Amino acid sequence: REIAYDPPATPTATASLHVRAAEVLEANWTGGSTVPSRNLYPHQWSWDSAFIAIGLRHVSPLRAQTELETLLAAQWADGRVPHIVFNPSVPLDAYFPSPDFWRSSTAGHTAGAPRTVQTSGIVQPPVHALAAWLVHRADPGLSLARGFLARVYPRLAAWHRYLLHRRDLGGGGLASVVHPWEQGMDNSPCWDAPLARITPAPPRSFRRADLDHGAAEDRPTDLDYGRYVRLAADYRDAGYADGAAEFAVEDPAFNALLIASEHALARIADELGAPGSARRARAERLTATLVERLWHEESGMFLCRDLRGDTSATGHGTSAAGLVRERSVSGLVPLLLPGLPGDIVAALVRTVGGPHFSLGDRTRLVPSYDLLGEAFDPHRYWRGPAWFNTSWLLERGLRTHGERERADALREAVLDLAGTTGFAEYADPYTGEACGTTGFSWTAALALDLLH
Ligand code: 9YW
Repeated sequence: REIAYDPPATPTATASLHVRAAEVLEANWTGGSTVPSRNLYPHQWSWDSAFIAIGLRHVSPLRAQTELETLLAAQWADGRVPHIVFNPSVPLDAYFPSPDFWRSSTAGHTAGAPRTVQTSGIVQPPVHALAAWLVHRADPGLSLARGFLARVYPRLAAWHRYLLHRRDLGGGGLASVVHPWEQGMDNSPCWDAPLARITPAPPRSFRRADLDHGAAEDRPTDLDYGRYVRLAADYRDAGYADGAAEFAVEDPAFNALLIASEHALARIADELGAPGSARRARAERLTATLVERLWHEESGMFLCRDLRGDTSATGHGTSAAGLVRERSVSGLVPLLLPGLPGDIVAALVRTVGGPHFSLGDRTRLVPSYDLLGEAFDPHRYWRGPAWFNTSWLLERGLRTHGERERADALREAVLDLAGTTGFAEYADPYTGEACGTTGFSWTAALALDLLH
């Protein structure tokens, strides 16, 4: 029999999910930042840290601020924020490519790589200003007391400047990625055509560490890896100078996240007493440019533009216009943008629920790639499985545009599957079966965010 001063008998399901998610973040915290996964990814990753901070703010606003500040402390003088900040106490062979491959402090000297930390030389999607704004909002008092926004603002502004100037390789106003790892969806079928032109590095010239911890059939192939290594080595050997890249792609998610972050930077500027109106106007202009350059009416979604594509070829992969005819979840992420024209919002919502992604019908989380695509594989990394960060982005997008029922269903699915898979890295889009590693930080962080 219960007595009046007993604590509640059993914690509710949501309370326990909160506790479990916070435990994952605690276990992956290293003192200044959070690793994506203890065994598979033992360093700090750029866009992971942004997603992690978004969730961590509900547990510890101080740790969330520190997460972003640790990353930004490794920024290069040219403004780039590196995709990995290496932990010097982790053995070199724990992850490939390791610091001795990137050689940031020597090869990156001209581009202004920091001397005190070792980093990679490529970047990842700019989710950071968005994260910084959300982290600030979680505890404005603490943020003000620590001067958080005032310290991160100039770094975030320099980061966006780098992307919008040095990385405008197409000359049309959007930022390009020069390596598939930069966009974050490593082996997406969108890269098959632009990567096919790259001569792979010889298989014996490097040793993959990912296969020690992940199932080979879930990971990118050796041939893909050979090409990743070649591109990264060429970039390094050119001193990480931008412009001559053999691989240059304008990607919808990368640019949409830049625009969302530019909106956030406008708010940060307002908060600091430096009006954000010019940034807001720029974000609106960039939204129009994104539509102009990457929207594909017939597909009902955004596509990647391959800047090095053979514009006379019309074979599978790259169209004459340079748009890559592959449907990836990347092309749905611009739904996040508040200033998107209504007809495009409506078309994207139709596409998400239509046969290629089938959300709410055959899938509960958004698959990373076209269910009907030739390259679809429900278990292989970014070639079909559902990832929690992209579902979180889509949930935000649906909610932004008033699609409440669809957003609620997606939120439920993220919370349910994050819990049942043990915070998996990704999941089979049909069955929800866990794939990759478990105890994955951004899965825990974004579930936490949706609980609030
Ligand atoms: C790798 C850390 C990173 C993510 C990427 C994801 C994967 C690294 O892991 O890349 O070795 O494959 O593709 O988006 O940031 O979680």
